[in-house]
Amino acid sequence: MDTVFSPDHRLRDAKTELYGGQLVAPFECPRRAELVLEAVESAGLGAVLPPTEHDLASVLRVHDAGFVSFLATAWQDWRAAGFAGEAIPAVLPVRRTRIRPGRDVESRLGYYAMAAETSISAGTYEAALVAKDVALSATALIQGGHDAAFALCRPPGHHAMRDMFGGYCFLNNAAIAAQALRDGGCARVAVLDVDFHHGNGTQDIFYHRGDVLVVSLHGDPEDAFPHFTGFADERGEGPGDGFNLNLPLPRNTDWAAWSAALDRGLRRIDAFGPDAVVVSLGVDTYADDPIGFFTLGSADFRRMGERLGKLRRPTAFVLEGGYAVDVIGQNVVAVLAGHAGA
Ligand code: Q9C
Ligand code: ZN
Repeated sequence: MDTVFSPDHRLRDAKTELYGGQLVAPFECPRRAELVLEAVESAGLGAVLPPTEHDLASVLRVHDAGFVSFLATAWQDWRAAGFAGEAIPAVLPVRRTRIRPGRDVESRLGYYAMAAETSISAGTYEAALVAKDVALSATALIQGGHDAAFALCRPPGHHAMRDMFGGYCFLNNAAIAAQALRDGGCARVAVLDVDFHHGNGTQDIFYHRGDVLVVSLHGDPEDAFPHFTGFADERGEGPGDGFNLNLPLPRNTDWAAWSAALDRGLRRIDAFGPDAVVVSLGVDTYADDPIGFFTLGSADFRRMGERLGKLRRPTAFVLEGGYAVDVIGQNVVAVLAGHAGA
């Protein structure tokens, strides 16, 4: 399996994340991608290719134009306003307030945010643009006939909604890839999100559509980020009714329970009969992940890949979360090697 990678992911190197009432060093850091690359190379998984540049058209197929314009200048606007730290929203349009983007950068920051832990820093937008190029270039490989490809991208994307950033995500790489597959001639595309967290952004983007099936396994939102979505009764709306499947799981979920839910998701995908699959690949389901609460072991990731391989559908893997940095490389590569060997 070939990997698409760009060193420009390093442009996203925030210094602050709002966590437990403190500003801490972000869990989502450049070292993550470097270690995944090392593991890909030492496993001899396949070629490592640079991305090709794609314009904004593919982004605007799934994201709001005002949101993208906001992201493009947010850092410059924030600096021009005279602030010393990174851009973190402090005021949000909550219950009984008018929900509209104002003129001021603090207004637009709150309007376009779905959470406040994620700062916008110098280079964030540029890195997010490269991440979408990596995702689209991996997508092009499967469109060109490869069984599978790996988009080794960061920042991640699955929490990015049509017009909101948060959860370490800015542009929804997996959703952009899924839409590109649709636009490239696939009649049906499935997104399978195995990151520990609910893929709320992907759900939001495709919620009213029946041509893109979204399946997400994740920590029960009663106990886990993003807290307000990811419940089992969110099944899609209108033409999308029945095309969103949430599989929330409790604390300490192990491989036996997790893989039973995976099998449910895979049966749904099989019944849907997609022409291609996009896997939002987060490995924050690992037992020692600092922000997840599942108990998957390193050996389970290979089993995961093998089961995904049994779908026998062209598959683009898009990197999402995973914060046990020391083992992120081996865990990600285990999934990919399992898929290739299935
Ligand atoms: N108590 C991804 O994995 N905050 N994003 C967690 C835990 C945000 C995770 C706080 C987690 C976002 C792509
Ligand atoms: Zn996650």
